[in-house]
Amino acid sequence: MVVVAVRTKKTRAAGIPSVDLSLDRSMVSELIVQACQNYGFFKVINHGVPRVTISRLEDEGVRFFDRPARDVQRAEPAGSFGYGSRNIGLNGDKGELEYLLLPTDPFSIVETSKTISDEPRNFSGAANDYIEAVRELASEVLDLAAEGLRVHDKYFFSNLIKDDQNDSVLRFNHYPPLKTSEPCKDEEDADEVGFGEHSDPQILTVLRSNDVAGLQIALPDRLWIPVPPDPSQFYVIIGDTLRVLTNGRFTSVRHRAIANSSRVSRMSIMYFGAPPLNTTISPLPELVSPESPSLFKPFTWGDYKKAAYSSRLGDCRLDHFKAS
Ligand code: GA4
Repeated sequence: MVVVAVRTKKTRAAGIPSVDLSLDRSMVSELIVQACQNYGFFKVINHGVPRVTISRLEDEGVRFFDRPARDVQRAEPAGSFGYGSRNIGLNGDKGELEYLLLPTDPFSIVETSKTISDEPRNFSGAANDYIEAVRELASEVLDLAAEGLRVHDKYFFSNLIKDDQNDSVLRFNHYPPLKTSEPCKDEEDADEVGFGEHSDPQILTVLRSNDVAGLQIALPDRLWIPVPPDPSQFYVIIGDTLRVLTNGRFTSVRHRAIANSSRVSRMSIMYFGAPPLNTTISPLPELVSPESPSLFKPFTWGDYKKAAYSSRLGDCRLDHFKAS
């Protein structure tokens, strides 16, 4: 079958919220709350992550996906981490990409690097510096969100991803150009999937990509907006866990990547901030009231992760955890 990727019919260009972290703190926290409520997604500028920290990891990622197939397949430590191609999760989801999924604790990064690079110290140095920098950025965003929501303990959210036992992961997605020449006759065939529609299960995701487009987010009315790539900035994606902690005040945005129809590869790097497995997730008491009763039953992050891995990518997993 010959296919080309086209934009899906139901898309429209619209402004993606942008938050400048160098502005007045109370204004920034207000903007973050607005963006998390209305979109579950925003761009962060003046983020404070050094350019060299970004470019070193980007270069390592490019080097990794350039390796011969037998070498990239070696990057497969125990468990669900490591290199993958086309298969997403455990239940038959497919996408036109290859990826590398890594734990974020420094010791595991050092160990894993031995199967990822011929110069493992370069890889582990770049990855550990990047993880530390984006965790700081994620923590700052969470503190600002907590301030904007008037949460009593403003460090409550950030402490979850800073905990020594946190379950955060780092992911590289590599979308090679589709090998196509002719346009296809049937437009339905043309919707090749890069990474299918889903919401992220974790607290929040910090994403950056190279200059190649592909990411789209869904608005509440299910119109899809293309996200313009911006290699020097980050995007924040609110995950299901923060949606529950905020009793649904924040939305966990559904997003997807269309297959890469450009001539060059698209590569994105995501940090998924997650709490320790045994953390109980339930709406914060200050966000629950007789007018706003709790929307969710309590569960642990471990329970939710298990539910995620036994579901299909596009499933609405939170439906199983709604209060009756
Ligand atoms: C989506 C967010 C992260 O990329 C991820 C993904 C995970 C995987 O690719 O292994 C999942 C997906 C993600 C959600 C549902 C389950 C699990 C694939 C899948 C079908 C690493 C994650 O934590 O959840």
